Amino acid sequence: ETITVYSPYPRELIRSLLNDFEQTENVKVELKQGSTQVLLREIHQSDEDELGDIVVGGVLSEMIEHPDDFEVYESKNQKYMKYAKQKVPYVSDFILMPTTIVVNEDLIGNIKVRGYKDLHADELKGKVVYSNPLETTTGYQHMKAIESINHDVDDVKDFMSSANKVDKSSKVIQEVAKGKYYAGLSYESDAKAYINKGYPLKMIYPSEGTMLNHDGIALVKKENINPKSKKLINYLQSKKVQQKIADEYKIQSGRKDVFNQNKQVAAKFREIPVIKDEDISHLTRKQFLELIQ
Ligand code: BGP
Repeated sequence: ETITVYSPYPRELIRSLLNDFEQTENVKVELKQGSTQVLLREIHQSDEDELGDIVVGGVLSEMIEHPDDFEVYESKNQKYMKYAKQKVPYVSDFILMPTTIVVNEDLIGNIKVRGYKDLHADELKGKVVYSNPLETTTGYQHMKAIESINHDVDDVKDFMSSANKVDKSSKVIQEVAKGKYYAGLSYESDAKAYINKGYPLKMIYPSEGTMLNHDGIALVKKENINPKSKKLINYLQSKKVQQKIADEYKIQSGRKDVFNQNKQVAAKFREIPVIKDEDISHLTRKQFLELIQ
């Protein structure tokens, strides 16, 4: 018996959670990785017999263009989540993920980078990289963060015309780590994974406002839904798994009753200058993407 999970997360993060589930449930979990929109497109275009089962990760409440590809589902754990009510009925909440700037410390020298504005410095011309907002959660969320500063899409256009676009979020972190670019628009888990590997990187929560991603989980609509797929959603939202995510990966849990045991980590999270909901553009993803073209 096999279930297939689509995920845009770094392998190290998602695979270990799935491995634990495989053991407890005695089921094999196959993993398909890619940028959020690439995976959603694959699901939309798949024939019934090739369809996988669950998407884990990505800001699915906004990234999903075809809600009909997914099953309306509310797990028994949803009530314990920080946002007890699902934003859309086909997405369950998972974890909260800040989008961050990363800089290569060996290259950045004296150039101060605290937020998005600093990336416009003359010395950084051609040295900043970001991932395609049409294909990735990360690129899209950063562009929304930039818009939220002055509520002006021209700021997004200015940024895009002076920075370098790549097709995948994982390339952003790779290329800043290896020194092809001085700075990039990334997200916490990817940045931390590379910092842990020893690359000379620093992670910066944009001072003008940091976008906190509400990462989701969605159940693929198909004729025969494996009951283990629903079990996996409940499992990923369970207190045990969420506590492990908080403690081992120092990620902000999506649950109300899970806190980072490490006081320093918890204090750091409270200091992140998170953009307030009311400052985020209320346009749909489609409208927003049209405006920034
Ligand atoms: C982060 C999201 C994660 C995941 C990751 C990679 O910004 O919070 O949920 O989506 O990006 O996805 P992508 O490659 O689509 O940017």
